[in-house]
Amino acid sequence: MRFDNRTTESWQQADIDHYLHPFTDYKGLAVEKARVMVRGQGCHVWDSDGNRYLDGLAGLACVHVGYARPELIDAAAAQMRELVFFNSFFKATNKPAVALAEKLVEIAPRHMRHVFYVNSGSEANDTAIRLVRHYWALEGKPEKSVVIGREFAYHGSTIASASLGGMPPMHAQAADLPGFAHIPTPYQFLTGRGLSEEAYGVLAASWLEDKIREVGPERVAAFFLECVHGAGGGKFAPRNYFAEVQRICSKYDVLLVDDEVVCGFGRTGDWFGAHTYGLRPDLLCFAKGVTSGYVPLGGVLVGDRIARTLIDKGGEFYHGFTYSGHPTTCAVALANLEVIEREGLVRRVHDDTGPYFARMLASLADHTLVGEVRSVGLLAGVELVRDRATLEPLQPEGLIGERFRDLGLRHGLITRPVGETLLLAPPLVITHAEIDFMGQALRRALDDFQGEIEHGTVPGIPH
Ligand code: PXG
Repeated sequence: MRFDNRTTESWQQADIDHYLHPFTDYKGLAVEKARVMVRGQGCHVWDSDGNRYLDGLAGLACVHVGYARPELIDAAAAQMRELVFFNSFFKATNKPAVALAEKLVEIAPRHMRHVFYVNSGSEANDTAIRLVRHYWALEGKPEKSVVIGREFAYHGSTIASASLGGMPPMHAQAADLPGFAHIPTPYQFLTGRGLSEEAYGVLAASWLEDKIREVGPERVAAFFLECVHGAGGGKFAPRNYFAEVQRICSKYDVLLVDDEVVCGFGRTGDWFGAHTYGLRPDLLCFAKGVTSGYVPLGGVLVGDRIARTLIDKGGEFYHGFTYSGHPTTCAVALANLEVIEREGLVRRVHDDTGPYFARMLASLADHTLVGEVRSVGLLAGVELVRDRATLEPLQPEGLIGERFRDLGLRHGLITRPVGETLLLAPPLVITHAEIDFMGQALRRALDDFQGEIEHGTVPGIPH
């Protein structure tokens, strides 16, 4: 292989010298050094020292069909030979972009029949923000421009998508544009103890109504939500929350935007979280699983209400990217969706691996450090606590969960701690045996963690 002529240390040094990683503390990385990942096959990845890991995070919740699938690789090569790229700007189109649009419309909620292509989830959310404001301007209500998001939401890293998201440290780094408002997210484990799920769902939805009334319904353009928070730490809303927020959006004529960058393409056991939770969004943002991460592609599915206005009123939408509708990425997406369909992965997650995964998680719930497990399909959040009997949090909050990542790796499993919540989102092709392995690795890592906490030997944490 082209990259085989250097030692791990040499790659790590060059990495520190020249590569600024995303979401990384550079000073810390220079000391700890990055693991050099070299290969993937199925649900496993290997580092440059030959260690094999089961990927409990599917890359970054994107490698739905697993690594090294020839169908996707061949589709990319074939399209590159035929027509690697052409733009869609000046009255030109291309076959893969059109065929993918047809396919997406086939699997999308029924009232969504148009798609706008971008390259990432961040761009999908930026595009959705521009679309809702453009829609209201075309409808003669340009003052309807405020967009409401939720605390803990992650919608991306561009200035607009970060301003929409609910991550205060991101806002603090010059990503806090005017025109956005935020409401708390349902997080019953912390803020709804003692309430029934139903009552908490109604309460959490009322926060949206309060905010719309505070801002003024005549100024609110849209409400954005993820069905399940991904990067915000596997947080789930009560089932009735979705019907309630839908009702509130209709009542005040506020558009509903569903960010399915993590939930889309089978992750929840249906094609989209909108199906699982009975949502009828005006716009649906996607990325990640549409190509299983083989090449970057995202987009926005546009519901009939917005599409009709865009098309009937006309006028140029001054928005787009060089690679919107890139023939090669669209060809890979089509091959990916073909694999998902041929192997019945959505149904398999719904009927088989999702429930099996939930049982594996439930088997961990007796562990002292596990405060709660929750999941849908192959997406889970596991709350780590000091003691499940009292639900006392781990100390110091926000720091200690990181240690769990290393303990998982020691047992051959990639996990993603978000504060003290573990996020798990394995490839959709995961087998029962691999889920069993995950369960064993998680229990071993939890036991190690408990030992370190009891003995005050958690690295980097003073006792
Ligand atoms: N929306 C959601 C719901 C996401 O999870 C994005 C938008 C942005 O997508 P792009 O393709 O622009 O990255 C995401 C991305 C994490 C993590 O720490 C998760 C994401 C991105 C970075 C880190 O788990 N998800």
